[in-house]
Order: sequence, then structure tokens, then C-alpha cells
Amino acid sequence: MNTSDVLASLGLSDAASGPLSGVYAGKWIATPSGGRVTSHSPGDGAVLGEVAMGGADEYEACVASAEEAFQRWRTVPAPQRGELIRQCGDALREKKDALGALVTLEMGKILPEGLGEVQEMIDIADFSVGLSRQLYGLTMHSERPGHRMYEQWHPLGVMGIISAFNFPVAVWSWNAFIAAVCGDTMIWKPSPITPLCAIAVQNIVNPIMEAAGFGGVFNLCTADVNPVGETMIADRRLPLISATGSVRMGKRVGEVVGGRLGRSLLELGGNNALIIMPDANMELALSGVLFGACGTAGQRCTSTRRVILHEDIAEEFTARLLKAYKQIPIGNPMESSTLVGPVINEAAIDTMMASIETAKQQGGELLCGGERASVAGSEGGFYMQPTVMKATPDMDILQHETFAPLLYLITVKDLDEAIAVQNGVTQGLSSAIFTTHMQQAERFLSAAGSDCGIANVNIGTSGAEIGGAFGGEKDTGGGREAGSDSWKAYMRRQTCTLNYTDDLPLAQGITFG
Ligand code: UN1
Repeated sequence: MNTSDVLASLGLSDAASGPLSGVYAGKWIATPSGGRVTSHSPGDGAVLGEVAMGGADEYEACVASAEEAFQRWRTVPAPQRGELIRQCGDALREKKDALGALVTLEMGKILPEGLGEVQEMIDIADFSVGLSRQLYGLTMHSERPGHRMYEQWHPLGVMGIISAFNFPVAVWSWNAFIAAVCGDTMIWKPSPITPLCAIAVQNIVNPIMEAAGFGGVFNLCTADVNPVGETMIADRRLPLISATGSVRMGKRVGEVVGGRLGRSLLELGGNNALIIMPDANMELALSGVLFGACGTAGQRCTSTRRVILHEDIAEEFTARLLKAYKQIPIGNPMESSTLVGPVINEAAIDTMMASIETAKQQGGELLCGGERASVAGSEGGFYMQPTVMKATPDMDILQHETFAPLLYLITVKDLDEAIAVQNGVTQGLSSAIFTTHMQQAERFLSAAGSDCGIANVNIGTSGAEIGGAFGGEKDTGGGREAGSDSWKAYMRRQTCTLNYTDDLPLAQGITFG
């Protein structure tokens, strides 16, 4: 598919000729007032289109739309809400090729990963459909005779979803599909770097939701942080804000939402480590590191940033890794031969260069990469050579997540030191160990092992499937999404006690009067 076919297939043809509306408040708002943003393809710098963003007025229209829809949506039986999400999943299946290609064009991840991201949306749609019949509460035995006690889960209200450029469609669906079966309505503020992906997703789900009279369940407000992002997080009408992005951004969201005693669901930065023990299957470990560090050009929150090598295999593994790095094809993400595409923009290149410089100053040694890469035919793109540096645990740069294909190798003496180094950062998203030794694997997974939200054995740090709760501890923000009982974040729990007698006994045996 070429670019114009992709845009046409997703209802974005007009993006090239004039600004498309980036605001949907139960219906598309013709001329949003929040300024314009141009969407560029990081692969070659080409302009994909222009989008008109929402300002304060359009944000209000989104709130009104979501509030009105919530009044009705919350009374629709959950399995019927699930049926609409089933249809959304089917519509995504039909548009998978086009939407996957758009993700690649606008975000820059390679095509198999763009398609994988849409598959992740389809998977979460299926998961949500099943969930729509399983929003279970518990029953308890009351201590009082003739009383029944139980808990039930009710829809929470209108929620705000703030998503990042690196997963421009899947992270919305993790939140939106589960929240929708839970009975919530929502306003999505996508990253202004990937506005076309967001509009395309709306174009896919709108016909289904509108035909059912529920266009206002999924609202979109493409906008800048000011005024819309700030207004949204401070808005008491939104009981829940789910935000994905940097630790700095998450701290701001947590502070403002916490200040109004709202609920926040935070998926923030990772600084993920992968431990390799002497008994590991080295082929597996190598593949795990390559995908973890180079996949998505190092722009996943789950990307591998640090490899912790046992000293017995450090030299051998480093040699094999560097050999593989030198062969890794860097190129336009639409080309099937490419494994490492561009980073998102010039600023990402500057940040990576600055981190390499800082690491050198702190005693790090550049082992490969470290420079901008040029890709023939894609001169306007933002390519970096995947980079490996040798580091020591005390280097301060290891505390910081650089959102780019920059990997640090650290050598340790034993598993205790490996776990201490792996846990010795402020973030706590994903972690991995490669070992065939059962006791080492179990120690890594034990309470004294990895302190992260995700802990893998013989699997890399990135590429989690939906179904398990996704998220992390410490500065990663503590949120859990996309599986297990994460649906509870989108609902309010009500404990109900019902007396079916003619007496009014008090709990704790209290007699009153
Ligand atoms: C993210 O980078 O924000 O586990 C999400 C993974 C993907 C999700 C990453 N399923 O790598």
C-alpha cells in the first residue's frame, strides 16, 4: 500500500489538502480552535497531513458529549456494551493492513510492528468482549442474621486518556475497550505527534458507535498540553485519568489528579534490564536483547536499556552482540528488509547523542554505533545507529531512560549483584533473566528478586501480550492495564448489605437504646 492508499482507506485523504479536524465530540467538530499541527513521517520527513487541534471550547464539547452519553451508556447491560466492542474488533480486523501501515508511516516503527500494534487492539477487543460477562463482585457472609452482603461494580464516569506517540493506537484501545465495557465514556488526548493515527481509529469505531446511538462514548480531543491537557487533568468531572508517557509528565498528572482526589492510572517510563547468566541459552538471549533494544528503535516503554552480564560470559556475549549489531539493517520502516527504523524526530536524535556524551564523560565506553545513520532515499528521516556502550553500575546515566536504541552493558559477579543492579534504578516496569537454572529463575521471580511489574524468564523485556496486567512500580507509576483484573480501575466498587428481617441488629454486637 502506498501512502495515499493508506490515507484513503482510513478516511484521511483530505489531510494533505487542508487541516482535518482532530476533535470528535459525538460528531466531528468542523473548525477546532486550538491551532494546527503537521504530521510528519519520521521515515523520510514527508508531510502526511495537517490537523486542526482542539482548544478550550472543543474540550468542553467533548466533556458534554461524554457526559450525555454516560447517562445512557451506564444503564446498557455490560454484555450489550461488549457486543459493540466485538464489532469494533471486527472493523479493526478489516482495517488492520491500512492502520498498521499508518502507524508505520506516522510513528516510524517497522511494518510488522505496526501490524502487531493493531493486532494488540484486536486482542484487547476480544478480551473486553469476554470481560463484559465477567465483571464479578464477591459475596460475603454477614455476621448479622437475615442479612446479605455483597459487592458490585458500577461504571465510574467520564475518563480522560492521555497517550504517547510510541504506541499511537494500542494504548488507547487497552483503556478504551475495557473502560467501555465497564460502562464509562471517555475523552482521548493523543500525542500531537501522531494525530492521524488517532483520527483513523475514530473513523473505524465511529460508524459502529453512532449506529447504536452511542457516538459519545469515544471522544477525541487532539490538543496541546496547554490549555487542554492541563484542563483535563484538573477537571473534577473526570474521575479517572489514564496517562502514558514520561515520568516527568506522570508526576504532574499524579500531583494534579491526586490534589482533587481523583484516580490516576499511570504507565510511565521504564529502565528495563535483562540479566544473562552463564547457563543461559545464548542464542535466545541474543535474540531477546536484539528485539528488546533495537525493536521500535528503542522507543517502547519496555525496551531493554541495560544488559547485565555475568562475568563468566560477559566477553563472549559482548562479542556476539556486537557482531549482530553491525549486521542489523537500518532503513525505511516500510521496507520489508528493515529491522531498525527511525526515531521519532530530531529532538530524539539530540537526546540520544547527549546521553552517549554524558555516558562517555562518566566513564562509559562506546562499543558500536553512536552516530546518525543515513538511509538512501530517506534523507529526511531521523535515523540513529543502534548503539552499545560498556558501563559500570555507579554511572548516573544508568538512572535515566533514553527513549532511543541505546544499550548499556554492565558486568557483575553473581546473581545477587545482578538483581541489585537491576533493581537499583528509580523505575520498575519490565525485567528479564536468561537462565536454564531453575533455582536462579525462581530467585529472580521471588519477593527478593525483581522489583518490577513485569518479570520474564527466557523472554526479553518488551513485547508483552495482553491478558496479563501491564504496568510497573516505583517511578513507572503503579498503574496496571490491559489484562487480569485491571478493569477494576475503570469502575467503582459498591459494598451492599441488605436486611430481609424485621429486626435491626447492629454490627459488632452493639446495643443502642
Ligand atoms: C509502551 O511502550 O508504551 O510490552 C507499551 C510491549 C507492548 C506494549 C508497550 N505490548 O512492549
